[in-house]
Amino acid sequence: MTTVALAATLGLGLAACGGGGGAQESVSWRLAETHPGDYPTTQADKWFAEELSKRSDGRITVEVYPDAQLGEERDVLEQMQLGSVELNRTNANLVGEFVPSWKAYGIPYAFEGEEHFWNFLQGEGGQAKLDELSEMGAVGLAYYDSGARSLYTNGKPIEKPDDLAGRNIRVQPGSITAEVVEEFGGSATTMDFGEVYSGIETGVIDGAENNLPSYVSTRHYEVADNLTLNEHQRVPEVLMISQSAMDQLSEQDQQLVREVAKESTEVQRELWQEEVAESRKTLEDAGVTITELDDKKPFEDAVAGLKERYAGQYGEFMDAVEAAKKQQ
Ligand code: GTR
Repeated sequence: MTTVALAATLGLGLAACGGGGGAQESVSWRLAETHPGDYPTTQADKWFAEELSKRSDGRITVEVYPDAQLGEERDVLEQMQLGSVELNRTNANLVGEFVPSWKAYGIPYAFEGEEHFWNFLQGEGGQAKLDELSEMGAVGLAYYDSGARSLYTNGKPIEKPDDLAGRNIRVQPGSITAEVVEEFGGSATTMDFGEVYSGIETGVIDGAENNLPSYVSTRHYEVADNLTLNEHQRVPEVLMISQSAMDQLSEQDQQLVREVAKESTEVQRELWQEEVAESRKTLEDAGVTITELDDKKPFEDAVAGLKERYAGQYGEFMDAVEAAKKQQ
């Protein structure tokens, strides 16, 4: 059997042959990250890169490009499919445009809290979602924490869904969050992450929604200084690699990449907890109005119909979410 025929029999891509002579000796990849260098996801990306280089004796080199240097998240997802970026850390909401079933992560109030969320991500449900990334030619390696997403606006603070009437909220491309905002009673504008600050400043939008560390690192609180902790979504961050890049490695090295990525989750989660606490302090010191809700029910009720519709469409996802509740 020729090498090519053998590779085909084993289900390996031709790239894995490294020109017909087995896996490539060494690879040098790029990892796209939208956040700045000190953000928890970026620090975990860097840990992953360093550890991978160490454990592969320098055969696998990954350079991390923070601050959206390789483009906004949506563009990077496209570049991955074209093969010009190998690794990408992105938010699950963005993936929905490329793998429609990932829109399920945007279902509001799907998870009861942090523990339920991580039970899901680290269980069969979370793995099944990672496997779906093959539809866009990628391999899902690991999840990172992103806490809960909440609304922030300038002008009048949002205390109840009705307060969103006439307010225009920025949402991520590819997500179902526009519908969430509309069910709350507001209007929604899809916009890249890097455009949000000036969008608020110039009055194109009245606010956005995100977790505390992103609200702080982007300094959006300077232009939208009311935060309402309504926590409508928990949407994970995901580290992924293109299948064509993965195919360049031997089976053993592929295993190493997966292992190191999984370990980087623990690194990120610890940094995340610290960052959330620090962000809260920064916001308090800056005098941001933080509206804590004793009862999130008015927000939950406003999206109950939408949640039911999407739960019907993504039944398997919701069954796995339900099962993860019982394991708590
Ligand atoms: C953040 C996420 C980013 C980006 C951003 C956004 O929470 O970490 O990757 O997706 O939200 O709202 O665009």
